[in-house]
Amino acid sequence: MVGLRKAMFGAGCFWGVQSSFDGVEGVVMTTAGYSDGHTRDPTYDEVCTDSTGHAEVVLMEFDPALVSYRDLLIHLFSIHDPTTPDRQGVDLGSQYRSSIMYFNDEQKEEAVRVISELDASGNYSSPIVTGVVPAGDFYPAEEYHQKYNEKHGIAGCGIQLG
Ligand code: MHO
Repeated sequence: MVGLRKAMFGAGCFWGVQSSFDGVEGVVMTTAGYSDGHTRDPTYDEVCTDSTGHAEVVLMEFDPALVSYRDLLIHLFSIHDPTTPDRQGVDLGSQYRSSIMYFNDEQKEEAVRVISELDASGNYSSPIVTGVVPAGDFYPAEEYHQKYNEKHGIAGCGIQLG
């Protein structure tokens, strides 16, 4: 047991991102929240105005004996479109930007490596715009946003199940 590590990612509406990472073996805790902005303790309504600078993100703890940071990155790219600046599907605004908030140089290097591999893969018709930035302040989102999909029986970002 080498201890838990942290990872933080933005990939659009955090409802779907959180429920997706909750399904990854080795991810032991997730929190939906706001990061990489310029105001303190932002509310969802404030973040929605696209004026606080925050991204909707998911902060997680993972067990590196069960899942590698690289695997988390691959998962991240499999669940969103990293080529649309300040947008994810129908959701428009800088709060929906694609971003990797790294906690150390190793994470930063892995993120840059995976992005260049994917850019070179020919799988995307436009360049990847995912930001790679140091992890800064994280503000947990309001309780009603935590595990939102599980509470409401939806998948993705607001897709009704069954
Ligand atoms: N399209 C969704 C986004 C929610 S998300 C938590 C909505 O407008 O409700 O940003």
